[in-house]
Amino acid sequence: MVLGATGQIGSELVLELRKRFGGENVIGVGHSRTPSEAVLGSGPYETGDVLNIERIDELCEKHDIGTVYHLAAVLSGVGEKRPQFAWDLNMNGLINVLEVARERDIKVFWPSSIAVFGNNCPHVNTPQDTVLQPTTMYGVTKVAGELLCDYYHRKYDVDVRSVRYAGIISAETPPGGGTTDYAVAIFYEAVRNNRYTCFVNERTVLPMIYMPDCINAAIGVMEAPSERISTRHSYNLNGHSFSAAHLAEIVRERSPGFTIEYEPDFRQAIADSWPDSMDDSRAAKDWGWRTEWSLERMADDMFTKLRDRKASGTL
Ligand code: AKB
Repeated sequence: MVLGATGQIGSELVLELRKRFGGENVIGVGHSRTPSEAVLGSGPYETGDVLNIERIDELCEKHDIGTVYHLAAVLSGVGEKRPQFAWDLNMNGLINVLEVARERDIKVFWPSSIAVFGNNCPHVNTPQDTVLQPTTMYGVTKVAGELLCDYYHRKYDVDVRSVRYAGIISAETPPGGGTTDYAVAIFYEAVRNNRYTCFVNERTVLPMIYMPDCINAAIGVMEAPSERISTRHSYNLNGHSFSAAHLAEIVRERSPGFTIEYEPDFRQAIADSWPDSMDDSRAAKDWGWRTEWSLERMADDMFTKLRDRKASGTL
């Protein structure tokens, strides 16, 4: 079961899981947004709110669920505008899922994020284990969430696994209100208008990964034998690190005449508080994580997909 099946990761994860395990065996669950035709047409879809534990429990009973990918969350930008809502959805949603998992012996994937880090830890090749003092409510919920996952594993033996995602770049469903969204929006706007106004400055460096790598990591950590999982907090997962200016160059090479302006807003401080790059060697050693998409290959693929969508009128 994928909770958050209409979101950026969920809408693509559902399809990949259905490819691997069969359409009927993967239940998409969404709350307010309308699911894509691909999600609706390829297997079961249910509506449900992670804040409603009875509904989540009922869906697990109805579909005899063995594994939950819990992706429903408020991201960093929206979280700063609505911190109490971010706490409520991110924390109570997670504890509801862990409670149902404890009762029903369900395996859980829950994504953490680079947002767990703050200003006072190394920003280059940030270690797996270091000071976690985030400055955003989103980061606070991710640190508390990691601790909660580890607690449910120790106390109740819930098989919960997690990775700390970098910014995720993808061409199907836009992210909803994060700080790394500029690295997605730049491609959309290049294809739409050949220009972009970026909300962080050109020197901003953050780690990013492409959606196929993001999905492989989620399924990879979940498929690994239990004895290979050496942390129940969350694994660092780097991908590629580059500045906003470098990304603009990569875009311009594929979209001649592309122009960019920089108008940093409140998300600049969030980006500055996050790592430039993370040491993800533990994920590599424990369960074979590695990125398969270079920045160049990813950019080519983004342009192909978004230009196709533009030609077919869906962009
Ligand atoms: C965000 O920018 O809030 C997310 C994240 C890095 O977790 N993409």
